[in-house]
Amino acid sequence: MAFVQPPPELGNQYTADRALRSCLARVLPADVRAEIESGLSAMGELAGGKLYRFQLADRENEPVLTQWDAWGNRIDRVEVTPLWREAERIAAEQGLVATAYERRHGMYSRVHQFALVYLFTPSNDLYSCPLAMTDGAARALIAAGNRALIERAVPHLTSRDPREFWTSGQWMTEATGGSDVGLTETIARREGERWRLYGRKWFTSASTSQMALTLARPEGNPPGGKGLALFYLETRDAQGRPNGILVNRLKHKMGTRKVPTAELTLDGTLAQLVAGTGDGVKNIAPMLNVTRTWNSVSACAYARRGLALARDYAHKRIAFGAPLAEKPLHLDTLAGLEAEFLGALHLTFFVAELMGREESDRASEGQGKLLRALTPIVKLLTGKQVVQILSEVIESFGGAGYVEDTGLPMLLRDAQVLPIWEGTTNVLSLETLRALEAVGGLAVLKREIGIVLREVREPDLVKISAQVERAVEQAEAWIAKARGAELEAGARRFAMTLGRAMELALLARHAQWSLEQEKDQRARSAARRFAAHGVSLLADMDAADSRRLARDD
Ligand code: MFK
Repeated sequence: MAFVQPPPELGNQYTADRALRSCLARVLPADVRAEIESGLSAMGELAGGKLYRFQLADRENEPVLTQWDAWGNRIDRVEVTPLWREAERIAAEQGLVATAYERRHGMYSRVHQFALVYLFTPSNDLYSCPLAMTDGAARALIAAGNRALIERAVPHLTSRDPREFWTSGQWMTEATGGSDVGLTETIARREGERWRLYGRKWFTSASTSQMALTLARPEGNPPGGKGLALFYLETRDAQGRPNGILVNRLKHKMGTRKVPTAELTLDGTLAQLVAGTGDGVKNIAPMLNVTRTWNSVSACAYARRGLALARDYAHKRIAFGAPLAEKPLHLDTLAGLEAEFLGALHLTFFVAELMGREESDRASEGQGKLLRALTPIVKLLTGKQVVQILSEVIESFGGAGYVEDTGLPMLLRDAQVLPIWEGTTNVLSLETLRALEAVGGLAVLKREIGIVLREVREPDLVKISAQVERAVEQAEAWIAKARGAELEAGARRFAMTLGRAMELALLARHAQWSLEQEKDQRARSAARRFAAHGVSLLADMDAADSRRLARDD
């Protein structure tokens, strides 16, 4: 009988995840943790069990657009996959959005919510995309203070009843650019108290939502982001007919193939202003900050899923006389990936903590500024880390990682969207510069790193603290002198350096805590390994070299 390789398996994804449990044990008060633990464990069981098996069985299904019925009526019906239908029910019932708004655990509610999101995401075929936008829409409507729209939509967006639950789209991208949103061509025409929108939205994730927030330029407004207004619309009327929306086609994408991303034509779509006739980019920013945080949580979740499978497989796969888990080079490879994952995890949950504080009015002014500065940094850094980790995870399975019906290639393809949507790495690097300017420079970040490192006492961790401080000083010196093209060209290295410094500081603090409270060396090993990878990416680059290398002329 020919050899048959046992496949990798998953268990309860909460109980098996020592890193998440350890992080929550430090961050959450014991009573909060005790209250939420059974829910997290149930989600971990579902994600590693029934839902994971469902996901593998549902692998080849994709959303389908039917534009016409048999009699020639335009219907534009999008059928999502079976797993997505199930994920919608679970998301509502388990309060994947609601948890953040019910605030049963006050300032810890975001940490609770994002722990659920982290467990759910790798098994939901990116149903987390509409959930992220739904959360973002609720936040943006509340931030805008539009009472009528808050009363109309927020109860649906935050409902735990699948029959009442709505998801929201976030329609920003047009053919002119996903990044330079100020070039938006959609126009808004006033019609009495109402507005009608005309234009083409080029990349609308999750086109099946019941509502959307979108940008359009009221006729007569100036060009650029300030001349756009933020609009609320419902995708269908009370009779279920499309609200002047044509679904031109579904996008044929490299990954996220379960997400029904569509090109839409708005042809007289009825919409309402959310917050005045201008400042659309500014008014949608609260939504962006929420979806960027979901992006970071999803990056951690995908990395964790890949590593969980790779670790299990390493015990089962025998090569050259021993399981891979006993091979020094294989171990070394997985260890490096785990350290990067843990850096991402601690930074992401630190941002979740800050967000929860801010939303429950428990954040100091400094913490509010810190959140503004860190949101683009954590998104851009974790987006890069997850792709690197999953590329290695695929390789750690050898040829099996490259074969579709193992379910592994989908992980890497899906993860590749994380550095792209919600702002590419470069766009967010430039946003980091603007955010730092808005919060008065690096001081707020430097101060926080100082607070975090104050808790570190073990000699090897103190050495790591010094490495963090050197990297921040280097970043400070660089930003003090960089100007113009040099500043822009170095923005990514600068933002990544700050992110890595923050990740390592948080790893060192967690290591100290874990040594004392859990008598566990793993976090210390992670800090040491991450430190060995290096923090600062800053280097003097010659602009003439860059031009010669990047251009053909
Ligand atoms: C599972 C994972 C979940 C992910 C869900 C995925 C769903 C996918 C859906 C999408 O991909 S939707 C498309 C997402 N698109 C983007 O993220 C756009 C990327 N481009 C940018 O972020 C550009 O930098 C930007 C559009 C913001 C540039 O436009 P502008 O007009 O040049 O904006 P500007 O001048 O930087 O900012 C305008 C105002 O907004 C400023 O305020 P003031 O007018 O008072 O000066 C900014 O301070 C403010 N602002 C901008 N970004 C902000 C912000 N305020 C707070 N937070 C921010 N992030």
